Amino acid sequence: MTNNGTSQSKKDRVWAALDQFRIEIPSWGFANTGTRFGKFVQSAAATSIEEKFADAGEVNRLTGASPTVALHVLWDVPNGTADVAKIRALEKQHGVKAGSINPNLFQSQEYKFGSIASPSAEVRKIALGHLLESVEIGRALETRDISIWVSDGSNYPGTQSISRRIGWMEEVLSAMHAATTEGQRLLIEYKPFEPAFYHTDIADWGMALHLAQKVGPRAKVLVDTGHHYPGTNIEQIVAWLLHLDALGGFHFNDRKYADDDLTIGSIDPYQVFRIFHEILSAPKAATEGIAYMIDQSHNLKGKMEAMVQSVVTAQELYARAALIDREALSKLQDDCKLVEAEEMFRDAFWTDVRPMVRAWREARGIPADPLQELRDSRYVERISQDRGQRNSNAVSSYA
Ligand code: RM4
Ligand code: MN
Ligand code: MN
Repeated sequence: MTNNGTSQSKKDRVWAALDQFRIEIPSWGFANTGTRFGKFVQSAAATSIEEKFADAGEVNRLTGASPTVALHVLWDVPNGTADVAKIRALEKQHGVKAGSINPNLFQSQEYKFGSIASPSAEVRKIALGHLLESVEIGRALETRDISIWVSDGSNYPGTQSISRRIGWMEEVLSAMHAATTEGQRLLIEYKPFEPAFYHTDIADWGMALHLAQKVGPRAKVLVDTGHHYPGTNIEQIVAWLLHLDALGGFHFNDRKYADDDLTIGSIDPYQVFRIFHEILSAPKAATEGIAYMIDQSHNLKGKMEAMVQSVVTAQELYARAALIDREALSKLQDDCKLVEAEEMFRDAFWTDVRPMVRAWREARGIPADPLQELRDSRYVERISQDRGQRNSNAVSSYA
């Protein structure tokens, strides 16, 4: 095959990958956030569900790749199913749909010593009630995933029973699973530390996997890329979860030190590429249900700009991973042609796919340069004006 032929097939691979790649954006990525030290409000930040939907709709208009928005129940659906009609109307108005439903088991005062792993049966009951309500909300909005992250844990050795808390979590999550119906899934997210600093009840993928397998077939594991110790081989975890048919989805973000919630690929794009490679290497049936989601918190960068960057970066890294000729790579691996295999892998990573992605966007009627289009549209200036006054008075919360 000529050079032309090769680049033609590269183009086909990239376009096919982009045609089916979608990534969910989080409502909280548009809201004012901060560190535990200081919070700097942004005049363009969204403070209501209406504004979050407007922003998400704009990101989807610019990228064509983010048709759903993740909702946090406490921040976005505070009245439970009574809010469903309003959200339905916002979906229509802004052309984006509600995506994963995120119960909030970490902000109410009763969860001081845990939620689903609390030693208090009373508190566990409250937590289960919230989870059941989240299942209801998901069903009413016809979304698939209820995505659970719990902050449960303890700060000092001996202060809690690590082992008894396992049983309590099993009980609550089993009861929640029993309430799900066909088409719903329960995603269990793990995180090694923070806010708990001695033990976290669902600290790693082994614990999340156990809970998922224990509670039922609709439960899967959610991998948040920021929730690992430095140096962890995340793509290996992904390969194992795929093998076990237990990979529910991702929360993408990047980090340098802890759960930094930085823009995807901003510190280590090679990590994301390697994850996508494992996914694209797996049988299609095993990967079809994977929920790709962004879970980021943009403290200083503009929320809209950061979200567009995130979607675009995810597309670019997915496209780069799609470049690998996996059949040829397998052959090199089997023959233990180490350098040739590595070079093939590296070559895909180092390919600048941006011109191909641009051409794909043009062909699909999507702005060729979403970030530039955002600037040209002056959307951020408009919302800054509309929201500035309110934001300057805002006592910012996580949401
Ligand atoms: C956690 C975790 C959850 C997210 C919260 C806000 O660290 O990543 O997914 O919902 O933060
Ligand atoms: Mn997360
Ligand atoms: Mn996190």
